[in-house]
Amino acid sequence: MIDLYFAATPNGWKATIMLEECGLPYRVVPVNIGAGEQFAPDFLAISPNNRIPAIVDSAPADGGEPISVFESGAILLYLAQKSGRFLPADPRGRIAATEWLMWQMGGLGPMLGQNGHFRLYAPEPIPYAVDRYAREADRLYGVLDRQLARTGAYVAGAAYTIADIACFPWIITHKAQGIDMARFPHVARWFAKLRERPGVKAGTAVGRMARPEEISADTKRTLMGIGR
Ligand SMILES: N[C@@H](CCC(=O)N[C@@H](CS)C(=O)NCC(=O)O)C(=O)O
Repeated sequence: MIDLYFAATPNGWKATIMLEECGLPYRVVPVNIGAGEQFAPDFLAISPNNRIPAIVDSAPADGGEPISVFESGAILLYLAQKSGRFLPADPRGRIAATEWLMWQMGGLGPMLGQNGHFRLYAPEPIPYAVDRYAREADRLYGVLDRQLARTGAYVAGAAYTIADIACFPWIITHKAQGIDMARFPHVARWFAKLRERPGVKAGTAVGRMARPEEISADTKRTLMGIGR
């Protein structure tokens, strides 16, 4: 059994989509990040960066002690290795999936995170920051669009991989990010196809992301230091 420490956010949904796609049994352990549960010592022992998602696999392949994994990209790699799914075995396919997983982890996720922050949550508008991250979000959508035009299928090539699973939940937020999908037809085609996958539907049905206006002042203080 795998325990998944989870909140309903794009990074959390990477893990639920992967677990659903692989058909691995898991138990959701909700972490109320708005209330600061990510700072509890028990959780920090599993996830020292005080972020969800994290997993604890009590039946690892080597039959040894439970293994805990934090960082959504590492979780995807771990589950791909455990299940033998969504990470190609051939070296070219494997490195392509790894490259695009790293691109998502180091670029798409963090930059869209900042774009969302300055568009939706900043207590006062900071035009320089809004413009900078809007341009970066636009650039990254362009990179993804060209890649999907090139492959004609999935992010890392002809096969659906953990690179798709890493990118998809962030693209769900395109409206809130101010992205006009009509400008990125290959992303739109890929997004429409993925959202029909049963594993993606089941994974994104876990929990529900609060809309910005539903996020309380306490949560903003805990998560973003706003009003501290
Ligand atoms: N690089 C990390 C980022 C995880 C992350 O930012 N998680 C957010 C929710 S999407 C979180 O736990 N935030 C809690 C906090 O900011 O204290 C990963 O991909 O796992």
